[in-house]
Amino acid sequence: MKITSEHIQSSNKPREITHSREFNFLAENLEKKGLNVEALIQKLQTLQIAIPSWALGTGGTRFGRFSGGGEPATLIQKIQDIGILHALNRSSDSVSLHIPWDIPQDYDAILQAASDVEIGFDAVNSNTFQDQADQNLSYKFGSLANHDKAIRELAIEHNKEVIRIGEKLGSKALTVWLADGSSFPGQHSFRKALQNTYVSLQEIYQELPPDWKMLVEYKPYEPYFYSTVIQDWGTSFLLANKLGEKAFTLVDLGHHLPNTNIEQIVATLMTEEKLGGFHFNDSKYGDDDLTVGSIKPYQLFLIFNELVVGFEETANPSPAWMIDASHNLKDPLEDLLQSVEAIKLAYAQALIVDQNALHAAQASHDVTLAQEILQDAYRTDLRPLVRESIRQSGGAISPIHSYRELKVRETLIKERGKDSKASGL
Ligand code: PSV
Ligand code: MN
Ligand code: MN
Repeated sequence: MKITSEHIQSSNKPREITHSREFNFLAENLEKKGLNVEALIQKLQTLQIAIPSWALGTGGTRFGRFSGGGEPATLIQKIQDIGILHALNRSSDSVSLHIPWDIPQDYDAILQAASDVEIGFDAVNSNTFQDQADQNLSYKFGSLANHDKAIRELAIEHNKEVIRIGEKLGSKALTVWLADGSSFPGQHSFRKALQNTYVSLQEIYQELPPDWKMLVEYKPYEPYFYSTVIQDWGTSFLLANKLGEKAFTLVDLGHHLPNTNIEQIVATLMTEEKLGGFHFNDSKYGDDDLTVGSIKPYQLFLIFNELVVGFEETANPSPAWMIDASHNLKDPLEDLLQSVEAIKLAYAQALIVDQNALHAAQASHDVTLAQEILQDAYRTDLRPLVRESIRQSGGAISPIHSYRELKVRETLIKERGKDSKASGL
């Protein structure tokens, strides 16, 4: 199924009058506050969020998986699904591939399928947390950190291979998430594991093309439950600093112990010009991979507030924006549309924060006013602004409603069948 501009226009039609009334009312209020609505719209249009190739099918837990129908069974079908999202929201113009889950076979066909739906290739992700079918050495006790040199070399070679694959597709970054760790005290030496990881990453780093970045993702626990080698932003930052100017820290919102102040981590990393990218999701307990903004939308806004300030005040390069979510109950495409909308909304809220007034309140230690300034922005209903930015880009005023009205899932089920399953976790 392909969504055309005629589809979008016809599904926008019945919403146009209400939307323009809501948007005009909001725009007038924002202009009265001294904000430039045109400029806000342009910034929102520029924000594009990569979709992970592993999030297009129904996820699951170790207790079960309840697949929906019409899932993309091939990489080309996954790209086509992202094309559907992008046609609806004009905000998801790239795919982030996980290798070998989505190893390309016919490069020409894949590049063609992507350009047909105006999709590019974002960061490529390596996978040394699972053994592959033809692998004679095992990652059971670690990969880049493993005590055994031959196993480390296998994992290094895999990462180099992922870079070569990404180069053929036009990717510009390698994301390394290392599961390596231990489940019991004494299982391995913390110091040796970290040193092995650093040396392994160095070898991979040397293989990076000049215009590439290496994004080092951290996570406190899981799949191992006593220690993880790259457990937190500090360890990732330390490695990125030692590796060199092409290495950065990647923040996955779900990879923190409860109540961690993620916005402060973002501010610190930006100050050091080492914030490389995001994996957006939301969570209540652990790495829950829920829809972005579904549990802690205020935190998401505070993160974007630090980003907006950081863009102005630091030389941190523009980070890679990606979703890393899993959809156990909802239609994955609907869930992704909700996530992208939540990200854009948080960005919009952050863009209208009166930073001058906030600085003044901070300087005069007016704690109440500082809080009021942030909450005023957060509590302004900016949905009409986000909708208008998408509409002006040629997308749907309400992507979720258009998705349903255009019967996308029903059509995909007809085309691919009820039992079609996506690869991934
Ligand atoms: C690990 O929990 C993670 O967040 C990493 O980004 C992986 O590559 C991804 O999930 C996919 O399972
Ligand atoms: Mn992640
Ligand atoms: Mn995760």
